[in-house]
Amino acid sequence: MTRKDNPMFTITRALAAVAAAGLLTAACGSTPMSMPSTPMSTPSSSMSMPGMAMGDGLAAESGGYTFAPASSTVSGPFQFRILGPDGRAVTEFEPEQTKLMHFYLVRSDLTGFQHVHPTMAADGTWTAPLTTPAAGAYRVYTQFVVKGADEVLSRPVTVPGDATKTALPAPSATTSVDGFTLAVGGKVMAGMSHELTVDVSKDGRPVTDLQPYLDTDAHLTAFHATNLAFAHLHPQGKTGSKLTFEAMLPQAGDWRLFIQFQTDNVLHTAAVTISAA
Ligand SMILES: [Cu+2]
Repeated sequence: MTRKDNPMFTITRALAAVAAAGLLTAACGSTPMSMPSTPMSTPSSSMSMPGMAMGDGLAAESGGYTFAPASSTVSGPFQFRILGPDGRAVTEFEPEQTKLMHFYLVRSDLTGFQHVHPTMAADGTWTAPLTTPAAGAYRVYTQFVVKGADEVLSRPVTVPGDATKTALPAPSATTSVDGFTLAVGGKVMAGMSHELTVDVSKDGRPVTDLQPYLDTDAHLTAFHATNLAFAHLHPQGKTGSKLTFEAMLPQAGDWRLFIQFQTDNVLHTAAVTISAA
């Protein structure tokens, strides 16, 4: 069953929207950024459905599963295990977007984004092929499906050394990478499902020959500027050069959106700042 024809998905999403709206109301006016960092992780995990991640990805433990890294520092390949409710390493995972495990790393200033696919040893130890990042504070995220439940678990990690912070670029409707221009359209409101479009062009001409990447037209992930909350935007389809996504961002504020797409067997990663009301 896909999430689209799953009636529970709609209900769960509606409940989450109500919950988020309540939190927004509570935080309204004064300090919208100071809301609890993991408002929906507990209810979302107990109601998890295939293909959805309703929480903000900031918990290291959810639905009985625990993200257990071998180290809290990063220097090249990064090893971790996912522990099950019995405390033992999980070895049975279900593929999502063609992979058994999706792994992300992002710096606290939203630079240094890496999205890799770890490999698992027989004992359940995963190795993520990270490129050694610049010094600083980071967060690592695991995204996987076990027994039909989609989980996103994360932890802070550090890369030792002197760190220099980069200022977050202002929100924009366009960005570019490798000679491609991407126009991002649509208004996003926290806690609600909104349509976001990405129109890809090159030298003023629409790009209509994107190759599939992870079984889809493009892969979009977003990280909250203040607390690094995580969101994966689900693809909805493509018309010509315009891709449509379902944006369901759990919190208001600025988000750094990473757009990955493939042409001529080369993967491109564009980034743009968007604002969720
Ligand atoms: Cu992935």
